[in-house]
Amino acid sequence: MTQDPSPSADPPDRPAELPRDLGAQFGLAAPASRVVRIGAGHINATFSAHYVSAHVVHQRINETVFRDPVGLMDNLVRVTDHLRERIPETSPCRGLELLRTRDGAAYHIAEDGGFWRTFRFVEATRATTQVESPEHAFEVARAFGEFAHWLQDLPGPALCETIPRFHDLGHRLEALRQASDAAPGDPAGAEVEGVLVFGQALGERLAAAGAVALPRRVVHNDCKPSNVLIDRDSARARCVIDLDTVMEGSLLADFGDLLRSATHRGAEDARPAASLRLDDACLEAVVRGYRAGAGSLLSDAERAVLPLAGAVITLELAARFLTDHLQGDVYFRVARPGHNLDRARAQLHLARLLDASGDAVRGLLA
Ligand code: GN1
Ligand code: MG
Repeated sequence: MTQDPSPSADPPDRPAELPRDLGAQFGLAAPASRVVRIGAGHINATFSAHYVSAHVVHQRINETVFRDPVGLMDNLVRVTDHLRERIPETSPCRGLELLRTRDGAAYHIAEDGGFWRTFRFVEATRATTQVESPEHAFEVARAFGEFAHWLQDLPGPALCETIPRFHDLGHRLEALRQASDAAPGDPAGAEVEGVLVFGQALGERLAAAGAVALPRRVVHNDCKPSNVLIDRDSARARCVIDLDTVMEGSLLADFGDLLRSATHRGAEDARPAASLRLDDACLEAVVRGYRAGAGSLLSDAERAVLPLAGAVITLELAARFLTDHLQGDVYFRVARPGHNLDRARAQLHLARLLDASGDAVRGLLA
């Protein structure tokens, strides 16, 4: 749901256009004008559409990835309602507004079975896949820190686990091992070995640092710059988006993803991987921004483990991209052959850089 239109490949399981009556289902006077495919996401299909009464974002959920879209939408309703009711109007965590269908539902299932939801478009904002400055990195991190802070007292039962074992490093490494065994002779052998060896070592260090005992919290689970809409005038964070993976987990995932995605200016699929370099000012801004947003939330136990978070979450994503490469690019949308392998190489390199910056992160957290 990023705001800048970007071209994307259009695999057969993702629609090239909207169902004809979609707007009407959400009570919007038809027809839509200026329907544009938007967003830099790898999973769902996202469109901006103008109606007479509103400018909205329609999104079709990828059900190959999200197997329980009803559970996912229940989470989304609970989280957005809670945030809109409970927190200050200025907070970037209350900006996302889910529209209801004429029947009061949060989603519409189209004739072809497509599972659609609709948000109000957040005007005068932008989002980019890379951070543009330390100030931008600070705002992105602050928004996600606040997000964790405001969701601490979400009432009711545990949220539905929209993707089981989503940030379970051991599980991701095992999946890579199996994918590699099932694809003997694939030229990505060196990358597989690199990810498995580093992953194993990180897993042991995580355990030694006490990761198992970290508090379970409601976390975002996809904390990257493209998921925070920035106000075009003030340059402040206006809206946290992409709540599909919000569920119980550890702050390690959110903080780690921020370090992964907002501490450098390079692309997630940078070629060559070695061209990626951390930007010290952005790294400092991420830690300070997250602390500013999370407030008193961070416990001592979390502070002890968070210096490992960047390397762990980045290495985990390297394993996921590599697994998808070995399995024939069935999960992440790709723009070219070998795209997931390029992504995996970039993330492996970045994981090593982030590991080397662990002490700097520890110092900034102290
Ligand atoms: C995917 O689809 P998107 O871009 O919001 C992925 C995240 C990864 C991210 C890497 C459900 O998110 O876990 O960190 O790509 N989402 C899912 O850019 O797997
Ligand atoms: Mg996402």
